Parts: sequence; structure tokens; C-alpha cells
Amino acid sequence: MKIGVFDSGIGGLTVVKSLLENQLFEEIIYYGDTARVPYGIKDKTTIIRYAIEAVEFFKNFEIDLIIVACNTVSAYALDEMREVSSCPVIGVVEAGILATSNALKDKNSNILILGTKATINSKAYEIGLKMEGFYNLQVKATGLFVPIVEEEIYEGEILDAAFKHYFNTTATPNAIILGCTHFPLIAQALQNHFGKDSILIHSGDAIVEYLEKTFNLNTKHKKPKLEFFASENPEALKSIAKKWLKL
Ligand code: DGN
Repeated sequence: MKIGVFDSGIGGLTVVKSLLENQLFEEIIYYGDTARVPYGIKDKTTIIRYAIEAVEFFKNFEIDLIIVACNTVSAYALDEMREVSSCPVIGVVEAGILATSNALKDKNSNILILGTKATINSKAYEIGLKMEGFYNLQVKATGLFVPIVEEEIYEGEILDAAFKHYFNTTATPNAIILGCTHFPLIAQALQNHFGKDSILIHSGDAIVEYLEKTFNLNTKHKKPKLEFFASENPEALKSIAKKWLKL
């Protein structure tokens, strides 16, 4: 299968990492809208317009599936993308909700939802989790983590200060939804902060779980063909991809 992975920028590479580790596809085309990132502070109409343009971009390739790695886009624009796409479009929010539900046996479990301002304002995770019977939710827009990760800061004083700022009154949750492409990179720091008993829900792993259930992906692809595109400075994206994905 040949797939497209879309993100507002570089963060979706964390999802590509999970896809590669699980050897699911023979060809992956990544498109990051680096010229217009961040999406997390934009309004719904703008996010939908950019997302539809991404579908148009993927029409240049004959792909079988679009994976929306960006939580913000997944929260707002999946229906609109599906309307203009000739192949299926799946997003990380739906996958994350299912993965959380599968990971937690007790419906009273406390779930901490983290995301950009736009993702949190959409209430997409909250609504989905309530539909699965989970009502004990803490919700935090933690947009500061995005530039911190982009500065390649994954631990230390600056991150600790951001944790203090956001989590001063946050109770230790049973599960933490890393509802933004960038947050898996600070997963270890979050785990250290909240302790080892909090389960972390990673969009990449969640989408793998979802794909394995939904599609017939029996063949393993050890050396998939990878192509990286960006709306601005594709060379910078390629160099980060090399580093993050150890290519
Ligand atoms: N990719 C975005 C997300 O997962 O919500 C984070 C980066 C951004 O556009 N702010």
C-alpha cells in the first residue's frame, strides 16, 4: 500500500516513526505544511482550507490512504477532507480515543488530555471519550510544548518550568493522551513527572493499532520507499526526518 501522511509541519514524523517500526507500508509520502505551521492557534475555517489543500497535494500521487498525523487537523477537518478525497482518510484523534478505551478497563479512570489550543477547543477527544463511557477527564491546552520540542528540548529546566505552569493543580492521571504530534518527544519527561503508573497514549502507536484492525496489512515492508515534501524549506524537513527516523 502507498500512503500519504499529512501534518502541519515536522511533528507528524513521530507518526511515521511508528509506521516504519511496524513495517506496515511499502511507500510513504510525507507532506508537512511547514510554511503555515502552527495550525494549533488557527481557527476552524483556516484549518479546513489548509487540510483540503493537502488532499489536493496528494492527488499528484496515486495513494491508497491518507493518514492525518496532525491532531489539530484530525479534530476539525476529517469530514471535509473525506469529501474531496478519492481514497480513505483516517486521523489520529479517532485512533487515540480507541487506543485509550482499549488500554483502560475501568470507566472511572482519570484521563488527562493534552493538545494544542485548537484541539482542546474542538472537544474532539472529550466528546469521543464520553461516547466510550469515560467522564473523569482533565483537559489542558499545552501549546508551549510545541516550540520547546522544536528547540529540541526534551528534558531539563525549561520543560520543568512548563510542567509547573500547566500541571500545578493536575491530579496524577491513569492515562495521558499525547494529543499533539510533538508530545511523544517529551513522553519520557511526562512519565517522570507523573510517575510510571500513568499510561501514555501515543498517536503513532494508536494509529498502528487502528490500521492493523481496519486494514489487511499482513505483509511486512522492511525497506519502504519514503519521500518527504514540505510547503517551505523541504531540506530542513528532510534533515530532521533523517535524524528523528535514523535514516
Ligand atoms: N501538528 C500539530 C498537532 O498535532 O496538533 C502540532 C503543531 C501545530 O501545528 N501547532
